[in-house]
Amino acid sequence: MSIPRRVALAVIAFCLAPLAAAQSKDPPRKPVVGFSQVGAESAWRTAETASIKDEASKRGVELKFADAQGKQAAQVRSLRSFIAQKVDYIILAPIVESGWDEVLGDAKAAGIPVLLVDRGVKVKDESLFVTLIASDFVEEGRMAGEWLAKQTGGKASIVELQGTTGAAPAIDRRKGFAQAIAAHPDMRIIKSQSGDFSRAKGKEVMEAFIKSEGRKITAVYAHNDDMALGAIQALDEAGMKPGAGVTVISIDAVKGAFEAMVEGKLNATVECNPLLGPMAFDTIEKHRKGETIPKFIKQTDRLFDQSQAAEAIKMRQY
Ligand code: GYE
Repeated sequence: MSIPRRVALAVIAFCLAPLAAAQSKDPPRKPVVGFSQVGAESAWRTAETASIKDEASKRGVELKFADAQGKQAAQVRSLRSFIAQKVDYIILAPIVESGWDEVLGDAKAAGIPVLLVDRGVKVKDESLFVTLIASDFVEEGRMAGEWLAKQTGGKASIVELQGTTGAAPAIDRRKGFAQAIAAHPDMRIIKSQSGDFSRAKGKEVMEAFIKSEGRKITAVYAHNDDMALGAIQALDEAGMKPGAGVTVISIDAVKGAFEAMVEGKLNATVECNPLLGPMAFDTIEKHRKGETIPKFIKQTDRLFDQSQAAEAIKMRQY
């Protein structure tokens, strides 16, 4: 008895069905991500760049990297180029807080979600970015100020080395520190200027502070370690004993800061985590799955002083 042709075809189709289904269940395509970075002004930033690049390659994500060399105009250009290339996501480490409405609006119109890493922006419409993955810089500044108040018994003539003008960490670290010392009438900031988050500029500005204020200076507050290390060099050259005659505190907790603490030249540093790659790509994955993402993914920081430096330096990753 022969099987009718129609039945035979149905049986074959039934047997091949799982195969076809398996083929249609290809893993979803990996996203293409554009990353617009500020530059390479500090050890912190180099560590952040490495973290994002490493994590992308670990996950097989294609990363288009653009270094703006400290220029907002170059960052805007790179965002426009990412939009033109139709990337799936943009990661932006914005150099300053303002001036992003238009280009982020263009990214939104093109349907490209933007994640901010390490620094925030001030925009009219918060829906222009998915989230900000960063530390709380006001809190970091406050921690530095409170530590200095304790260390000096509430008496200090401070010079402040600010970060890049208009950058979120420069604005907020200044604010937090000022809040902390406000309770201490004998703590005063006698000079404050931007050292652009770089060691060379930190040294240059510190030399000018030393020239105008000389031995009146009893403490240095630097918005990052690189500037503090530059200031330490300037103090050394002026014979002003950083770490002893002059108390030096900064933010980031990069390896160079720990070395300077072990040497006794830097007194303390507040940690700021630059290893944001894993969190950034986890967030992209969640976003692709349609999960709700909080608007601020806060990194928690702590302070290290000389008493912890020798032990902690062994574990530092950056
Ligand atoms: O503290 C500094 C850098 O945006 C948090 O930028 C970052 C800051 C960091 O150049 O070293």
